[in-house]
Amino acid sequence: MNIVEKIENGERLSFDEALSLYDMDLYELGELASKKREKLHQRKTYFNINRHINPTNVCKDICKFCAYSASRKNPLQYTMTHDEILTTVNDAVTRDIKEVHIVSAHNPQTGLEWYLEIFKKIKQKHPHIHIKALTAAEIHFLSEEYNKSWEEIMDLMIEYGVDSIPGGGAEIFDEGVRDFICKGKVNSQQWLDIHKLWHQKGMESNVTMLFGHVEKREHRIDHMFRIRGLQDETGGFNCFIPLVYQKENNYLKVENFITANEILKTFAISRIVLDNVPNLKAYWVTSTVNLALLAQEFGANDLDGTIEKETINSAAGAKSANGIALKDFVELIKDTKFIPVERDSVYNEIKVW
Ligand code: V47
Repeated sequence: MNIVEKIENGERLSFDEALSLYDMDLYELGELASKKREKLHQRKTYFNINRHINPTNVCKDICKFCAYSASRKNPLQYTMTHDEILTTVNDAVTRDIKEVHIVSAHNPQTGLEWYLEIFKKIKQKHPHIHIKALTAAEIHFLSEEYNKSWEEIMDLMIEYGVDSIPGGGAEIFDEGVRDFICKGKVNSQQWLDIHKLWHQKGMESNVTMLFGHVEKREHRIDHMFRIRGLQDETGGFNCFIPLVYQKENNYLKVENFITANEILKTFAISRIVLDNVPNLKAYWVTSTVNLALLAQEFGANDLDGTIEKETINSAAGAKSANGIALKDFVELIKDTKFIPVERDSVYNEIKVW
């Protein structure tokens, strides 16, 4: 049986077969991925009305790709007070947000309570808001910094109001590339083990992949295979999010920026390889809005959300600092003849727009 037949029959590909998909014609690959998308989600494209908050950029780790954390390239340190965070949430609630996505740097100066109280204060005031917060990298940092196990940190997170964890910090699991781009922070196996433990508690999460820098195609396939392996065990990942590397204001120099062709192929291959992860998010922040819309034809069925304020990627050059207005977001999806469906953070449908 050839590869196309295997894909159409829903059979799993070997590593080499998955890698060889990059040699296929883009449109043929797109069609295969689209069929998978349509079977699962028809023409629906999910999005979320959400608000991103990044409470501090002070970080004890140094990732070469990061332009957000305070460093020589970005000397402006900040740490928000809980009142400032709550004021931000109160304001965003007036625009009917359903989720706050809270990710910080690894700040050793604030104390554990500062991180946790953010969630408690938001939950007390707005119990209906879903709190998606703390990447596996932050969980690992907090556990090391405050001499607690991952599980103790997770139990505290749940007690203080965290509902799910985002997919950040996965970067690239290949140990060689990972050491080159972000040595010192959570390693690949730890990242996966943290999500596994979170899933075993009955909780859900997402998973990202940072690509388009120094990694090779085989590292992306390896990344997908490691995710697929864990998902077979736990089923706790809702969504896979390939993040396109942004190259400004950081220490990771890349000669040739990745092409749109390669980005779209990566979306399509993710849809085919990750047959056990239901949702594929084209995060418009890193892909650009236009390419995210196009990615709908290459397997993507989710465009994240309105975001309101984006700091991590806009620091590295993404045109995302002020999010997208809800009305524009919905119109853009409609213009591409997909159906905008507002979802909650764990993919329950809220409203067809
Ligand atoms: O882990 C940092 C990435 C991530 C750069 O779970 C960069 O729904 C590109 O994980 N170029 C944080 N990417 C963002 C993230 C995320 C975003 C949206 C939704 C979800 C979700 C998760 O941002 C980091 C890192 O991989 N990042 N710097 C950069 N220069």
